[in-house]
Amino acid sequence: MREILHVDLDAFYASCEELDYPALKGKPLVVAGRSERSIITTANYEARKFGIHSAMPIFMAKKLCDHLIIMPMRRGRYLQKSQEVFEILSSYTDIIEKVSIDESYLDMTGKNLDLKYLKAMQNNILKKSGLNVSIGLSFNKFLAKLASDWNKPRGIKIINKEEVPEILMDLDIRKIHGIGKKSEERLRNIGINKVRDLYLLNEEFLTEFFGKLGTDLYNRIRGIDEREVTVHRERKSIGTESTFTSTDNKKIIESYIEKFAGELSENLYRKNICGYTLTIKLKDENFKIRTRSRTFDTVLFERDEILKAGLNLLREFYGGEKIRLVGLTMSNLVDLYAHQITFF
Ligand code: TTP
Ligand code: MG
Repeated sequence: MREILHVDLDAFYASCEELDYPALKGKPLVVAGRSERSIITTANYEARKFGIHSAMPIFMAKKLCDHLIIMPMRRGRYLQKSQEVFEILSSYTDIIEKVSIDESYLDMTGKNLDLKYLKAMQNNILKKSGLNVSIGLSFNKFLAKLASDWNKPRGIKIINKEEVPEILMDLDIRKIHGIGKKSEERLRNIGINKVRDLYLLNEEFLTEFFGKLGTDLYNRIRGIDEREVTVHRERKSIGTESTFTSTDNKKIIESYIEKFAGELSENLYRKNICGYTLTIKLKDENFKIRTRSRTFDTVLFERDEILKAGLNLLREFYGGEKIRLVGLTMSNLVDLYAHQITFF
């Protein structure tokens, strides 16, 4: 039997703010963009008691809680913490898959994990990163994810084979990963509210209703999910560089940055990604390489934004010496499409 863990950080962005500003602990807090019209990325558990949640507009949340603390988003910081937690998790196994900024699957098959082990793991992550996670353990990905969500925050839940399908019976269909808002509404319209109701529907019906996902759902609520934990080598960075005859002509060096900004932007668009960190690289006449990076709070992908950031880095960094290579690289890459859905 496989042992799959799903680890998900609790109120992630909000917890990072509490970590960096301890005075905020225990107070209702949300993280959002800077304008009044912006929406909430996440709320801490105190704010959730007021009914405040992700994707709610700020003005609405303020109506629910007049002393709500609103913190501006600091994506660079969250990415840093995300990476930190991922590294701690990587010390437990090499078979680890990062599925979003705050969740990972780990395949720990053969380790005979128990509650005590998971508690120690949770404490270790807290001690090392200052952040709380919830951990779900089961024999497949679907159930592990369900388990990590079972009793958040600081939740630990194990779902054994014998418990399926009984344990799922009373679960609301909203809790089923894969059933989106629209499907949820359509299901409720035909009187399907709980997993117990879903069991009554046969595979053909579900396929007609959901398309290809129907079969997956039919199987998953019955404890069947063969998806592997895939260790995907994420592309870490994307960029270009050029070697040329040594020069200290600022105009020429700047023209390379300009050219690279255009190429980089085009490349990012084509691959549907964007990035938070821009790095400039210079090699001098003695072949000495120096780099300087900056991580931004919002993603870069437009040519002009990259150009401006690149020229700024150059200005701060370049001392007028003769240069034979310039490079420009974007890292901390994220999916552009997912990003737009969430933030724009
Ligand atoms: P989630 O894991 O969905 O939420 P969470 O970690 O804040 O809270 P929970 O304890 O329930 O796990 O998302 C992780 C982070 O992703 C979240 O802290 C902020 C960000 N996010 C958005 O930016 N927009 C969104 O709509 C959602 C749902 C999350
Ligand atoms: Mg989370």
